[in-house]
Amino acid sequence: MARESKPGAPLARTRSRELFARAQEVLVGGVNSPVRAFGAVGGEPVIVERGAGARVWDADGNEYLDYVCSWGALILGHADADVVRAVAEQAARGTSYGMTTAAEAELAARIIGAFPSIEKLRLVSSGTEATMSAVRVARAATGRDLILKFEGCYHGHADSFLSQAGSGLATLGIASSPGVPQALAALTLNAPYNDLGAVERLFAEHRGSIAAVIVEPVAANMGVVPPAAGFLQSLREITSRDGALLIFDEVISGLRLCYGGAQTIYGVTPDLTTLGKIVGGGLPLAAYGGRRDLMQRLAPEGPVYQAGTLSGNPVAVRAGLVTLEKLSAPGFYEALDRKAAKLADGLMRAIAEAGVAAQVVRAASLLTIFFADGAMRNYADVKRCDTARFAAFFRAMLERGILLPPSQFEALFVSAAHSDEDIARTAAAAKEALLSA
Ligand code: KE4
Repeated sequence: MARESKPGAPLARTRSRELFARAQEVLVGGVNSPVRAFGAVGGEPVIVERGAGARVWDADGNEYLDYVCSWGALILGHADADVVRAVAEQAARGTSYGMTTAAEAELAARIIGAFPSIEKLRLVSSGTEATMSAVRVARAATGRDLILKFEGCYHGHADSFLSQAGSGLATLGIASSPGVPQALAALTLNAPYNDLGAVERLFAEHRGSIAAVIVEPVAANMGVVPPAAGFLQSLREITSRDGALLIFDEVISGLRLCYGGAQTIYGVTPDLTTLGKIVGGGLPLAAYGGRRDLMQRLAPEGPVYQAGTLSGNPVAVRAGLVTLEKLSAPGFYEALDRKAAKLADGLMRAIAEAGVAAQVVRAASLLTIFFADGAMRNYADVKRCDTARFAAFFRAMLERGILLPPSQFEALFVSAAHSDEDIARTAAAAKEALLSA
């Protein structure tokens, strides 16, 4: 039973409430990833029963226009017919073999075709696996222990990345996670995003000791914060000069900003790249890769160890292959970005008409509505946002059948399945929500 929400009317949530109560008995917080508990926005979490195109339906049949899109993975939208067919066909031939398949090499070749900096790669099952493995390769290749990341960036939940991180840690206000040994945490340096002075100072202080800089080339885990002019180019120069490696964490930006990711747009060649989300077409698949001389250090060619039972999973690989095939079609990104630009314009008009201290920052089909004025250049800037105002806006949009990411420190994802009417409806709902919230 599909039931489109009446603008502003309280949604029927009985069944969802029951299901979440059940989930809370057996799953920590009732969720398998913290942000899904809606802790930062209040109200009861949405319990999704199905998705199709740009929409999801909850357990009570309420329909939502979805801007979470599985946190960016579903650039084609939910249940894309070609992806579903490919997944079903593969599943009927077996879901996992624990042996190499031809399709894995085909997907790797496609990824290499999209990202010229990647000469060789390894498929894994999550972005976290990709980033933690890339850092291991960097430490092995340089013989150095320190890594430098940026406040507000999120690279998954491996121990080395959980200080001053974005995404769920920013959402929950967790500066650093218990359970990470101090000796390990001390090996991670943090600098403000877009602050080259801080980077230079850390390299001067730790000359010859930093294995790698890992960066979201367009930050999206503190909300969308693009790199300042020259920031990425300078990171390339500074790391090369010191003999450190540059890792682009393109788990969000890769295949999202364009077919070749941020490195193609900004013309900066990292030593290693990590990919996730879109590359698996919504199934558990991620990848890391880069210079051949670095990747060849991995077992079985070299001694750096990394492995995975479901790495290169055939079903996920098929979903990834179909997705990349569709993304490489001429005009795909131009059409997607046009829609995202329309959405951003509509949201900015709504903010102006409502007279609210808020702004929209967009990078291609990624965008964030920041509830603060002034430049959003780094984590300190975005933490000025009125998160209570964001939460009220989130709930007002939800009542209008628009599901935004439940955190000020995340990004909205526009998919190819969002229609012009969906975009117009979202902007209209935003105007009402801003006036009501
Ligand atoms: P996963 O382990 O969640 O597949 O990927 C970790 C990761 C690595 N790098 C970047 C740039 C990422 O954005 C992520 C994961 N993104 C978050 C959303 N901002 C995942 C959503 C969640 O944690 O529930």
